[in-house]
Amino acid sequence: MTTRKGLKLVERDESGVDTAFRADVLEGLSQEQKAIPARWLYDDAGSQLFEDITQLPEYYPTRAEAEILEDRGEEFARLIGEGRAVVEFGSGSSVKTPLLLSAIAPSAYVPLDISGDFLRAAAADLAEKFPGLPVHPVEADFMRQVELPAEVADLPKLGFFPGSTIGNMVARTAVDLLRSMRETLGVGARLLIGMDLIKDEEVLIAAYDDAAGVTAEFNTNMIRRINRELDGDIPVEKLIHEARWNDDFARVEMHLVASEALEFTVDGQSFGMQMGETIHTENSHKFNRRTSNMLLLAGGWEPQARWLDSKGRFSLILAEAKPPRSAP
Ligand code: AVJ
Repeated sequence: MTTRKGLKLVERDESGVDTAFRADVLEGLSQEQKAIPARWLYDDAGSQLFEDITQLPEYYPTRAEAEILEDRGEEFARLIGEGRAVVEFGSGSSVKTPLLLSAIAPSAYVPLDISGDFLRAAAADLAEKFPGLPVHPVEADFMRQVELPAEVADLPKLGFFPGSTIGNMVARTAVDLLRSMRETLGVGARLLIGMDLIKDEEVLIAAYDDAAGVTAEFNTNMIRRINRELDGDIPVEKLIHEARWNDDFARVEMHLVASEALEFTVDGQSFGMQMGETIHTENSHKFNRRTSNMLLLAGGWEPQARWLDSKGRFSLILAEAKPPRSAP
C-alpha cells in the first residue's frame, strides 16, 4: 500500500512498515561491513537533531557557508546576473536561501524536494520574505532529471546546492547527481554549490563528535528508529558513536561500534556483531580546489569562481554547464 506522509510517498506493507527502509536495513546488516544509508538518519527526531548540530560550536560548515553568502553578495550579483530562476536542490535551508536571493535579484524561485512537507514550508516562508518573487515548488526526486515548471522554461537558470550535501555521496553517485542537474537545468545554466574543505583531522573529527554528544545522539537515533519501526532489539547503549577520518577517500565516516559481542534480531532476522565491529552510517567527503574541480568537471560543470569563508574552512563554487565542444 502507498500512503502519504505530507506529500511524501511512502511504500508500506500490511503491517505499516516502510518497505524501502526495511530492505535497506536488512541488506545493510547482512553485509561484511555493515552499512545503512545515511538518508535514514533523517526521521523527525533525526532532522531536529541535525538542526541542533548546526548550532554546535564544533560544527562550523553551516556558519562558514552562511558567512560566504552574507559577504560575497556583490560578487555573486556581478557574476551571476539578474533575472535567473533559482532552482534549489533540496528545499528549506532556512537562512541560506534568502541570503542568495537578496543578493542576485532573481526572476523566480523553484525549490525541489522529495518531501512535500518541507517543500510547502520552504515555499511559504520564501513567498513571505520576497513578496514579488514567483515561487514554483516542485515535488521530485532530484537524483533524476526533473521537469521544471513551464513558467521558468525560458529563464536562465541558477542551480543552488548548499550545505556540502554532495559530500554525503560517493564519487559515482555525486557525478550521477551533477549530470542529472545539468539535464534538469540545461546548457548555459550556472550552479552554486557548497563543498566542505579538507583540514586538520582534529577539527574535522570534533565537528562530527561534539563534546555535548549531539552527533552521537543523531547517529544512534538510527538504531532507535530501527528498533521502533522494524521490531528490532538492538542494544542501543552498546553501540558507540565514532567519527573516523578516512584519508584515502578524504572523508569523515560515522560508525556505530559494538562495545562487546552482540546478537540481535530485526524484523525477525538474526544478526551478530563481534566486539569492535561497526555499522557504517554516513560519509561526509571533504574537498580541495583540485578534487572539487575534478568532481564538477566529471559531472559536466566547468568551475568559474570559488569563495572561501574568512577562516578558509568551507568553499562555495560557481560553475557553468558549457555547451559540448571539442577538446584535445
Ligand atoms: C547535512 C549531510 C551536510 O555531512 O556534515 C552532520 C550531516 N552528519 N553531522 C554533514 C551531518 C553529522 C551533514 N550534511
